[in-house]
Amino acid sequence: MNGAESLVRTLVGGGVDVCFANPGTSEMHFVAALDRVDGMRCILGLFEGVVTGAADGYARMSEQPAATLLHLGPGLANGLANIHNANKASSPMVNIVGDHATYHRKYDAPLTSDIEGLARPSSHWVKTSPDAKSIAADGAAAIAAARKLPGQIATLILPADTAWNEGSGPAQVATPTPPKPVSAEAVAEAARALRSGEPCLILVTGRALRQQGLDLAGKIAAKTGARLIAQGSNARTQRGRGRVFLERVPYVVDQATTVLAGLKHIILVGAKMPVAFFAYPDKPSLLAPPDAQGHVLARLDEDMIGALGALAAEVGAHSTPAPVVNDPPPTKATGRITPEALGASLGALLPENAIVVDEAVTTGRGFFAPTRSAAPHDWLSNMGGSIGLGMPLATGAAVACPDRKVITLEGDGSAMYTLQALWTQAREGLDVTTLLFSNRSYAILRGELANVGAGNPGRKALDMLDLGSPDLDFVTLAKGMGVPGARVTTMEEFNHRLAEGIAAPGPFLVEVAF
Ligand SMILES: Cc1ncc(C[n+]2csc(CCOP(=O)(O)OP(=O)(O)O)c2C)c(N)n1
Repeated sequence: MNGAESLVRTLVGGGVDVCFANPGTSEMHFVAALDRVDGMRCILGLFEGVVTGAADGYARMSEQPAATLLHLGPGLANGLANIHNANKASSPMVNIVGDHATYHRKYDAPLTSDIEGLARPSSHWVKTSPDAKSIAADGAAAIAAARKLPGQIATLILPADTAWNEGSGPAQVATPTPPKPVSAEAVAEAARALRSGEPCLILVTGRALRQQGLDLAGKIAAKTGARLIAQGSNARTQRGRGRVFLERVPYVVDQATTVLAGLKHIILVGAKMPVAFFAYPDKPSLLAPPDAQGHVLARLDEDMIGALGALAAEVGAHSTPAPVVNDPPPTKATGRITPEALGASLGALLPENAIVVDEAVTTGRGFFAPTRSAAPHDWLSNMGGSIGLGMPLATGAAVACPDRKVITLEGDGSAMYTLQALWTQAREGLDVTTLLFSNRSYAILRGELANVGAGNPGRKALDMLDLGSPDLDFVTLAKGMGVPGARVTTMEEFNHRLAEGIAAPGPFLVEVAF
């Protein structure tokens, strides 16, 4: 058995059985090994940003790392933006990056580059496997590193001769360690803050935004009168009717400082003290009042649910009912398409157990409120700020959850980074409805131009934020990649086409022109 097959068998044996791939010559032995090993689902992405973003979506929904297969330094570099996003989301991921054969590197062939150097900034674990006998053990170590809580990026570099020479056979993957319990002092300190009588916020992210964590945090807030808010963006939030609803820290600095004004204590559950996405002249970087004190109840790699349970016991909140949403969903909007109308119809039409992937940027800023009483669903956000994640993330989520409808909320500018994800959705028959908000501009940046004090924009500056001339035709672009779709210009058409997309199995795209 060669090194490549030893590695593939190690991956499958270690529970990594989906590989998003964009291979080249140096990965051919890995590709050939896929045929000889049962149990690995291999999915082609036509750009590495699709591959790595899909691995992120898969990990968020399955809680298992996927493998990616990338072609030397340039393949990795093409995938780095979405590896950065996955890193910020604490998604586990095992990147396998092919390299030249060890003896070929010294000749500086065209594709030679510093792959480790490229990988390091967004990887927790990086290793170039030295020989074919080591590759299986290195693969096992990469899986263990990816699974280290709260979820890490592991990048294993596979020189071509380590793939084709005689390997060791598969290696055993170490069992993951459970999250560490938090200290009694962390719980006691949070309880003291809650009992202080001073304004107190519980700021939540990570696993605490799943049903169990939400219930416990909701009980604590209801019992103590503390406020409860989620971080600005979160990897996966369970929400909708029957669940505790949490506002998020707003993106806009002035709105965020208003929401956080007057607080004296912030209990951090996986979250950091809130910071502005960007610095702006004359605005604060830290969003909480300067005299607000942070209290770490649990870090992301610690047992957040256990910590919330202990805190609920400490403040006597276990028998307090969690304040869950019981309102009916909003009614569908009619007439002109506006962000508000889209939010209402989305809240009305979201199917039970949907996975919502949010890269709607300005159009979607207000979608959180009208979907609070929608049917129960999961909401996935971009945590790294690098756009071009939405459609790949949806692709990976759909692979992880074939029984659930995925709804992608996508800005037109963001869509154009990784539009090829649609082709993978069509090829794999993935159940994804994409709502493509075609406002023909980088609308967010119009506001940012003013916010950073860049002065009155002229023609050249405005052209950098405009997506017209030529107008993008997303229905035709989608059709060219095998995804059916429709363009809508009224809310009645939107409601009809969204329902059509939800009813149809497989991918569908609605271009929302407004
Ligand atoms: C990789 C990357 N490049 C550029 C940006 C800067 N950027 C942030 S939002 C944005 C435009 C988003 O446009 P669109 O998706 O159409 O949403 P809209 O602002 O129109 O609501 C850009 C270019 C970024 N965040 N990430």
